[in-house]
Amino acid sequence: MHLWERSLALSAATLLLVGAAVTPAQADEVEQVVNGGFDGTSDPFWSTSGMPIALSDGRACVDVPGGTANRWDAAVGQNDIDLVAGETYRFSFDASGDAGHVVRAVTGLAVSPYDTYFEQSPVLGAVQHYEYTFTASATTAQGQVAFQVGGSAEPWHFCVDNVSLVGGVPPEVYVPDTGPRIRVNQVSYLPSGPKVATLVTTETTPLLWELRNAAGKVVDTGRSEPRGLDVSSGQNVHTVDFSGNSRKGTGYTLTVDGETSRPFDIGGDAYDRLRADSLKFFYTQRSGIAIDDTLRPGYGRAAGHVDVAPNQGDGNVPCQPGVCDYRLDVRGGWYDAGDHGKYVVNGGISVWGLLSEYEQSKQVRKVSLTIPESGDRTPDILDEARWELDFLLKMQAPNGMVHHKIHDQAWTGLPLLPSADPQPRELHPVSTAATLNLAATAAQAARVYKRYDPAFATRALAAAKKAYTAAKTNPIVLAPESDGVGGGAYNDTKVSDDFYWAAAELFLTTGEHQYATDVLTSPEHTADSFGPVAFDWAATAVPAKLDLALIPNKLPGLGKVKAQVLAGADKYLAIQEAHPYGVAYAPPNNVWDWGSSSIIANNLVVLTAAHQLTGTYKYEYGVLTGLDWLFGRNALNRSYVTGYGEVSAQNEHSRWYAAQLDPALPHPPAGSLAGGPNSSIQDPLAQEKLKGCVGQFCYIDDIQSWSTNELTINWNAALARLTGYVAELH
Ligand code: 9MR
Repeated sequence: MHLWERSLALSAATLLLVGAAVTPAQADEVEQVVNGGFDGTSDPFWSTSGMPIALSDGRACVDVPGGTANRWDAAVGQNDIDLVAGETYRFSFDASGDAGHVVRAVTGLAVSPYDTYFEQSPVLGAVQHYEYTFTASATTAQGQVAFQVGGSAEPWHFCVDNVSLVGGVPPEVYVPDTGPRIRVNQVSYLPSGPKVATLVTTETTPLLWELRNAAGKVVDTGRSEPRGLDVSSGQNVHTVDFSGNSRKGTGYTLTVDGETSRPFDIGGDAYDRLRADSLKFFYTQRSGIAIDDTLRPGYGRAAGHVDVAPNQGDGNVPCQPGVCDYRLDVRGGWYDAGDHGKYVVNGGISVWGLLSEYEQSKQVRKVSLTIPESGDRTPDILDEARWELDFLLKMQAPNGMVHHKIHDQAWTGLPLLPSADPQPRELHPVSTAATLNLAATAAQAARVYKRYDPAFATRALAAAKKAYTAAKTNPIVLAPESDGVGGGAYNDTKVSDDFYWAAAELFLTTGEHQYATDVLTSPEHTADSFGPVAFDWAATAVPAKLDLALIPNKLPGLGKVKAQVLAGADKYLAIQEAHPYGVAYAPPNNVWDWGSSSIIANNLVVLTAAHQLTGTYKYEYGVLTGLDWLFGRNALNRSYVTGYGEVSAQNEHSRWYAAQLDPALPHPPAGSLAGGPNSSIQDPLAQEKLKGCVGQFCYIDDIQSWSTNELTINWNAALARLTGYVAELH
């Protein structure tokens, strides 16, 4: 198990109002809070200084001072609460406050490091009863129940009563709301493309289906095709093929087996918007620059990690103790994901995604991303990628090797704006993989930016060559799996693919013989690189093969590389055809990987390459069919892209798009890709809610589920490349 994050929020809950099924109690229910009714005294509750508790009508009330920065700067609470790991608790209270103010109700550790085991942040008004259930993930006699009320500019009034934490209650069984049993691409089917839906049913014979337009008129009918048991979901399913309908329109529905689908469109405009939104995502991930609210209304924020307190800044960062004797200015770049770390191998594959979209797309150079650089003579997609490239170049050590990553010394909690992160930042050791990532992407940058900024192209190529030479001198410096405190490990034990990728990009840019030789003699060159996961931050042979196949060059035996790409694409097509949800991903033993939505997107990128190479319709058909799963034709009936589809992900794990924890913060911007089902459910919330889940069901749209519901730069790079391709098909 990769426990890359010691999440500070170790558990969460749903309001009982949701009405989940319960199992019988196992143990006696025991109240843990003393005097939760405030009978004649507020003891043993405490409050922060300057905010005395007053009893009013038998309730505990406080005048909250204005002008504090953090929720925990003003609080009422009780310590010495006993908690037992694995036991389920019902946390309830009655609260009121001046309208619109928020209380952060927390069960956590009363002493350092003040771990949060459970938290909810309801918006207050008139007195209301609040009740939640969660399972404790730690045993302690030093627990705490607290009501954090700080962080408001103005003073306000807060009252609480009937505070209760009851142990020994039955755990809730989480049942996802999957809506109608007929699953469609909730965003849009292309008019000329395939249109297939999946029905969950126990029926085994074909069923009559009806397609209705927005006016409710039946425009087509047909019979479903029984497909039997779908391994990826454990469901019995049929498919419904209504591809014959090419009339553009919004608000179509499919009715079959007594169920009516969520509405969907036939048309392609959504993909034009999504291509732009998926790329706009990168601006709001930028480190080292204030995000301009006029460019991204609702997302403006102060610059992160620019040496302004409480940040310790990325301007002069030391290594971890004993790792190096110099400091580097590594400001800039993109934050990786929902954390504030910056990792070269993931930055590299993300940059490759954007630069490759630029190299393969006819139109993306004209797409405005409304970024500060918009309007200069460089296409916006390249201006955005340059923000990361400049950072990647800064990560190069004097000897040419590249530091694997820079991040906080210890994990921080949620929510936390980048500019509010108080942790010291550290450079972690150099690695061969990071060095080759820089070699590959800087070499690619040298050819891509040549016409826009020749001086930068020259500098990038020099850095790429220096990195490549350094990696050959240090071919097995591996980032260890254990280096996962304060940031992700991004450990990778196989670097032959990274050598191959770097050699391929250097060859494509320079045409030099030495790099061709390295490509041709690499074991990766003839190996089958098209496994269940075509490529990701760790597996980089396929990016090399796609570029060799698509970018004009004179590599001897190039036809064989192209044949490998086509054979890989045919493999994904065969998987997709056999899959009743149209997914080109069939992991061994149905164990879905971390970031599965991006794996699916990247496998489809291989199909786009095959389509480009051959013009054969079957590959286009496969790409379009594959989109459906991302946008709602799936077991959970939910789009994995925020803001796209009738029901979509909205609470991805992020420290600053954390509306689920603090209503004053925004949700993630539209067009971000959630990680998606992950069978290994590494985070405690998923472990509590999704235990025993089958494949597609191993996902929950909760901010605490960092192993199924994070957002990242590499996943959005996959989404951008895929949707950019689709946008140009219609
Ligand atoms: O996406 C990464 C996944 O492939 C790994 O299995 C996992 C564990 O090492 O880490 C994921 O990356 C996370 C990174 O370590 C830290 N930032 C957030 C990333 C996405 O969850």
